[in-house]
Amino acid sequence: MQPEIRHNWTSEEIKNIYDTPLLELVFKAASVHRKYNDTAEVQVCTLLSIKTGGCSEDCAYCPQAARYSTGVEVQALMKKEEVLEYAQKAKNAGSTRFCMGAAWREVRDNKDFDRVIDMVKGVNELGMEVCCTLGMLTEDQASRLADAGLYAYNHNLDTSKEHYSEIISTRTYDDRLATLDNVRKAGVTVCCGGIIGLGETHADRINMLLTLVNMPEHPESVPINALVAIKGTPLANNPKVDIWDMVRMIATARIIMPKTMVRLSAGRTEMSIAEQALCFMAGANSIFAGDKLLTTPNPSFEEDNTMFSMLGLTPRVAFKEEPQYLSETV
Ligand code: SAM
Ligand code: DTB
Ligand code: SF4
Repeated sequence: MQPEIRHNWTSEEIKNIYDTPLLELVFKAASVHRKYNDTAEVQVCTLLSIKTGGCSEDCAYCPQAARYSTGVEVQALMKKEEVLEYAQKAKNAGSTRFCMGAAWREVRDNKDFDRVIDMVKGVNELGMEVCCTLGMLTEDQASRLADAGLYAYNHNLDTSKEHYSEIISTRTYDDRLATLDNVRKAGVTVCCGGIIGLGETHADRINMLLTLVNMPEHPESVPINALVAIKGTPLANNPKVDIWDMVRMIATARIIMPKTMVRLSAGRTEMSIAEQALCFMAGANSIFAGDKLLTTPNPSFEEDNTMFSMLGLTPRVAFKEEPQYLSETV
């Protein structure tokens, strides 16, 4: 097996990997992971919802869409000082990446965006990798964020192009791809992944991975979320995501995108440490830490510290470039 950085995958090739018997798949993914990355390291990112709820979009999974009654309280854009306090606390607790999320359809060129630009500068000055997820962006807006020191922009495809309209009707897959293009052009790293448990087929998952892997550059970071089923949303009664599906998805992403940070994202509160360990074995090397994701619970820093020492994992330092020799050995 000679995995390489490729951008011409076919869905059949990805399906063959995805359908590999589970332990064989984990073994292959672990081997690729070992070849390209430091397997003892896990990147620790913290999320903060800087503007919560009241969103005009109809994403069927989302607690922040105004049209569903989910009990999420609408909160206007936070003050910069308050955000920097959270970032400092996250840094003190061991986080090296800070991601600010806003329940916006798209960024508008107004005072709120000016404030986000100041937040990006502030978090960057703390020495953390700054990430934002603010909805759709124009090329100019992406450049302004880049100039302020933005390190990464999160914009998920969520699912396959074919399944997208079952989940969201207020924007298209191509809108999503256009924003990702703008982020790339601005020289900001791309964080783009999806959610499993939306009622999609295995083929939809494979097609989403196909879109990600065949981008001109692989996203530097690919979050794999398990649906957090939220009362009041159309997906409230979706069945819990099977851990084996999560492992399959992570392992496949790892094999086809060897150098990408694959993030075990939403859904960890439902997973045991043993299940998370299997995800790390299968190539996950990044998590969200801190007791809240955007609006839903997440394991605490203390719980994750315990897990890290149990599994012999260490947090990855900020702005790390992978040394060349790792790709040349094994
Ligand atoms: N509004 C912006 C957008 O949609 O890009 C940024 C924030 S939005 C909440 C960021 C991502 O969170 C979504 O793309 C989705 O992948 C994820 N997400 C939201 N609700 C979720 C849920 N209930 N379970 C799992 N992931 C979820
Ligand atoms: C991502 O892929 N997952 C994070 C982050 N990127 C922005 C968000 C998960 C949100 C889960 C639901 C919530 O807490 O509101
Ligand atoms: Fe709005 Fe983003 Fe939630 Fe969709 S996922 S409803 S765009 S906050």
